[in-house]
Amino acid sequence: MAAPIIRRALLYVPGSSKKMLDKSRGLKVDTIAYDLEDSVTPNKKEEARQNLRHLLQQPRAAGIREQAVRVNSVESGLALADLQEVLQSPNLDALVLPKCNSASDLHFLTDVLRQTLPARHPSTPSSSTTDPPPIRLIALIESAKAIQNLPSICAASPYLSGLIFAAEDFALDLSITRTPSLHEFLYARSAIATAARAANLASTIDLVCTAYSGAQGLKTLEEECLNGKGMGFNGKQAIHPSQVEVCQRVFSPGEAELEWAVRIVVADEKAAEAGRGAWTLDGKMIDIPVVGKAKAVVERAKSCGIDVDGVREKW
Ligand code: 1VU
Repeated sequence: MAAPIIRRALLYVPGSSKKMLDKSRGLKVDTIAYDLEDSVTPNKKEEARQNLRHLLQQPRAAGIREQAVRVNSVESGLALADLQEVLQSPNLDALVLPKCNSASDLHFLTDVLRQTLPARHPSTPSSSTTDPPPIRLIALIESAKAIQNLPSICAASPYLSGLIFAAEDFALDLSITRTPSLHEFLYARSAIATAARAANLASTIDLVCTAYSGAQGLKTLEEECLNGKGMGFNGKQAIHPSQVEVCQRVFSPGEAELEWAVRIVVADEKAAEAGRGAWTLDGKMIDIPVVGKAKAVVERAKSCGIDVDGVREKW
């Protein structure tokens, strides 16, 4: 069975910066999105494509779980040229599609994948596994139109694996100003987290914290991560290597959360033997959905590489 997809941090690395591309290969991060879009100026697009083609030919770096490329949007007219440079690499795991406004943007990408790499993307679903597996798609939701179209976007491609919320473009679209409270994004973020869950997508990745330097920047980042986790996001975009550790820590089950979950799973095994579906722990009622949540925390911890057996031994 394929390993679950974990994207606690998705770090952008500008494709035009050889220095940052080299640096990225030494990092320990769930997903790197090598960028061809907004961090690359029009006069550097071609150079950036060549840089990424070269980088994706190199052996995989040990610390990176998933290598993605953020291509330019379909509406920009630049996406096809981006795809032609990077698609042939077996080391490309995912594509990030910016400004995904409707299902047709994902239809375009899906068609290109099927025509360019038919063995990796058979047009009729097949039970046999392909090696390398299909390239996964992650869509950036950046506009009011995209929010309105979430159900059809989520159903647009069998390769869609996650949604990302882009706060700055969304604020531009709605003529609103980002505030530290993030209240102005409540509806959009809830809609994205809910739609991704309803479509059973692996990841829902929250807005960028633009403050990246110093203790205050990291404190703001941690608060934003906790806020996003509380809304149903399971990862966050990062723009600087210093942000990765905080994102990956907060979007992993914490020590107390895992102890709580393991205690419930262990106690539930005993309750089930005794024929009790609802029971109490520390003065609180525990029933099927609470046990389900505890089991999900345990599974998530395992996927994050946490030693669950060590915690279980205590109980
Ligand atoms: O230690 P070294 O000198 O070798 O390296 C520097 C720097 O090159 C490196 N670094 C990075 N490496 C890989 N990926 C990165 N994203 C990255 N950022 C920095 O780390 C060392 C320390 O860097 P620094 O603190 O001196 O920072 P800089 O002034 O060099 O760079 C700061 C910015 C913000 C410009 C840089 O981090 C950056 O370009 N980040 C990515 C921005 C980006 O991709 N924006 C678009 C995506 S966000 C979006 O679209 C929202 C939806």
